[in-house]
Amino acid sequence: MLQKQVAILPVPFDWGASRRGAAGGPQAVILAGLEQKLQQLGLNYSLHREFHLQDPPADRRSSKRMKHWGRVHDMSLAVSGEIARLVSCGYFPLTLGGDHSIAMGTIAGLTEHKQRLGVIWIDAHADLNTPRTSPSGNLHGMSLAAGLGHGDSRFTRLRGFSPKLQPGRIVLVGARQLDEGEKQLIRTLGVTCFTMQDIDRLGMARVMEQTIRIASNGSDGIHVSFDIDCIDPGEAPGTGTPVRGGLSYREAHLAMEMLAETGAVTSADMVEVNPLLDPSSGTARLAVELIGSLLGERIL
Ligand code: 6HN
Ligand code: MN
Ligand code: MN
Ligand code: MN
Repeated sequence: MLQKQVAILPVPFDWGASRRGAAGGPQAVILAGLEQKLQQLGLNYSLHREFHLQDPPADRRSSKRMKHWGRVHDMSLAVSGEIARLVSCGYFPLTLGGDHSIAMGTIAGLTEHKQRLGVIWIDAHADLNTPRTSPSGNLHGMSLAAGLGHGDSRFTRLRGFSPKLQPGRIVLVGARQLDEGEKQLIRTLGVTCFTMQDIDRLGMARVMEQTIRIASNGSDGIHVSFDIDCIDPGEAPGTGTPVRGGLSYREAHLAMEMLAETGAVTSADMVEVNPLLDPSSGTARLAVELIGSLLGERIL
């Protein structure tokens, strides 16, 4: 069971994506019962309600290859500062997105204290684009690349250092929609990528055993960045970039349960829950259940 106190950091931000709505993700996940779940598990936690993002209406810093980069930059700085502070106080930061660009902030804050951080990126996508390779210009598709030192220096050098991550400790799980530049970067950097095909062939249990071994090798913590679009859209429709052929309910839970058993996970993001796209809020409830499994909920 998790010893540390969980600090829930809601980041209601969606300027990194082309569809609005993920900014409502934190509130949807909280309303779906996140606090009750943590209480049930007997965990100590605090909810950072006071964390606000300023959203200046006149921020026009944007370009075709990096849409709304001004807003994403300011959010990343604010989030990274808060995450760095939480880590130095010994918390387990649980960041609720928001679109996946918020991970630029979490990674920058975490790696200020953990220089050998393992990252498990559970996602239909790789988020390994750069402004050069991105087909959309959306920064949520560039967050992992930025952590690895690839992309615009305003993002790769957040908090003044780059690269923040080592490719040998990064594992992607659930990928099924990769852009050409991302495929190249995976190969040239030697990042491990377990695609949906690998999961079909090996099974989730073997994939997660290998994932955990790679991400924890010589690392000083494991960060789980969970993009809800990793799950099949039939199960999790409330997300902005759904892709067919995703993880089943049980595959996703097994991954979280196995991660919990390691006791090595030190932080997590839950991102891309978009309540506008799922009025039934089943997607937010699923996010709560998955967080429960990651934090140690057991069937028996
Ligand atoms: N996400 N690869 C596509 C892009 O626009 O770069 C999709 C990115 C999706 C990002 O889901 O976090
Ligand atoms: Mn700025
Ligand atoms: Mn993502
Ligand atoms: Mn995704």
